[in-house]
Amino acid sequence: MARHLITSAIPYINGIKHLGNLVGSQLPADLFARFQRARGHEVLFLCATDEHGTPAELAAAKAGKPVAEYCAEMHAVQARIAEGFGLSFDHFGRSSSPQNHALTQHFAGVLADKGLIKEVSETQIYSKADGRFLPDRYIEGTCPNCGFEDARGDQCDNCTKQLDPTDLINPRSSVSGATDLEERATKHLYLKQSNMRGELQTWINSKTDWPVLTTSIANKWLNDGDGLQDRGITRDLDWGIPVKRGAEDWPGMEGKVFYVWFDAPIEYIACAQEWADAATGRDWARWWRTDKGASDVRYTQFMGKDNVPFHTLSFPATLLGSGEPWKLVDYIKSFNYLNYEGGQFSTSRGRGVFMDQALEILPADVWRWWLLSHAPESSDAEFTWENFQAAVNKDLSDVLGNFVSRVTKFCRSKFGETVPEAGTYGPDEEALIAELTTRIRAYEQHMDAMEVRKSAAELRAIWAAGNEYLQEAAPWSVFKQDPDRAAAQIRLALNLIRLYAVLSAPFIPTTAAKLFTAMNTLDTRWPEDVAEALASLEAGHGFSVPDNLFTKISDEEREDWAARFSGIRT
Ligand code: B3M
Ligand code: ZN
Repeated sequence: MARHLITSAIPYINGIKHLGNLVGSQLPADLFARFQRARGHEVLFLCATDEHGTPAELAAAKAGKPVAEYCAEMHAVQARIAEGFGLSFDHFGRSSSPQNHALTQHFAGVLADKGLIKEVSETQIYSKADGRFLPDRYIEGTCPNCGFEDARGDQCDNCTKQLDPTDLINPRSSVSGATDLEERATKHLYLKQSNMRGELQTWINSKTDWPVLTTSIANKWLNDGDGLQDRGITRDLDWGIPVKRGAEDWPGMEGKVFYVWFDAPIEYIACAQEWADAATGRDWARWWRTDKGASDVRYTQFMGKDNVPFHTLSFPATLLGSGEPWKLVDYIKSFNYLNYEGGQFSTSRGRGVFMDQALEILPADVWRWWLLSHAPESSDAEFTWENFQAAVNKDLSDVLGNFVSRVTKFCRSKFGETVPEAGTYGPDEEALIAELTTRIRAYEQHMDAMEVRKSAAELRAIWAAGNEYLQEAAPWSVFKQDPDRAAAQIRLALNLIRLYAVLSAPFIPTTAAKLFTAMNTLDTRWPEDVAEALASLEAGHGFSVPDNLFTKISDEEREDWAARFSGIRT
């Protein structure tokens, strides 16, 4: 039995995420976690909300709520939606937890002890009207690059150029609109990442099995002229983790907090501590400390490609720099972007489908199936309502749903709601078992390798193989001449339904649960031996005909939804 630590990038707290966010980290991480559990491995699957930084403060201000209250509410909202999508986190934590406060301050302290932190005096924009510094998104103005008038202090949304607040033309406070801004001296802590370049390069070079998408991003940052710059890890903000050196105050750093990208990955560890603190008999160190048993853990991270530099360089710099025996990531699975109907999903413009809306219109499994089978792995992918309608109607209704419905209804009408006893298997059944064996072994390999699209394609082929068998066997005609032969065919087909439930559960867990209930079985064992797995439901075993598993998406619905989600959230 192997031990898998699995983390998904932790979503920002400032609102409900869209489907592109979901398929870029949480959903494929869930697929992998469910698969490894099904294979009998020990899994710790963690995610959390990313609650600090200017996005959190500004969203709270917009909602007219204290930040702590806003974050607590939004955490509950995100947790409920995650549950709705069947995301099987062992713990869904919060980067604002006391555990993360202590651990982040601990890391800053040990990094300072190792000489890896320096204090830098710099000037930043200060607003007298607001009585505060205006970092990142707290300031808006005209982009010096493209002239866009609503560029933010960290980036221009129009031309995507990365900016510093001091670059903006006609800057104004995004809180009060005040324009009487001045530059003031302030002091910040910088992590001396450049000192760790050799160690990081050696570590990245050892990752020969990583996808090129991941290593090329890391190498670009390591080797570019201005790559791996020392990075400011503190901010002049109210909300966040107060800057301390371990448990001690940090002279000169009063009133400052750590930068959100410093504490967010540390939450992966703090989240395990939150999980352990939530019940007795749980040991977080077994998963995270190589001196406490974590050296035999396989650690896999899931994230969108824009998060890769922080996970290949900044966070490892924190862990390696500490000199302490922390578990480092073994494999990073990163994703490209999912686009929406010829453009981008846009949170600010409400373009595209958001997680809460998705669940209002269709069951989670329909979304899970489409998103995973179209995951943006080797390139960006695109959601269109046409493709969505065609793909889910075909795969889920015509192939899987239809198979289950025909088999169970036919059996009920001819043999009753029990597995029929008569007849024996012949060459057709043996050929099917051989084909399924080959396909299931391939499916396992793709799932182990986190090849999401290939896994979905293989699962689809496994469903189709059952349909083809049924079509050719045609028990409804055979029954007239040879009812015993038809009984044997249906016995196999009923067992296939249970097998499909086992294999499909990582993709469509709610449907799989319905199938287990209908087949009246607790046997969820993975099919190590396919012939044996297809003998699980014995003659005389009672079952029931499940309700229609999937309802087809009509053209009318498709048109309605395309119009409803084209922009401006309602
Ligand atoms: N919250 C960015 C994002 O949601 C950021 C990820 C943090 S992972 C430690 O894409
Ligand atoms: Zn611009």
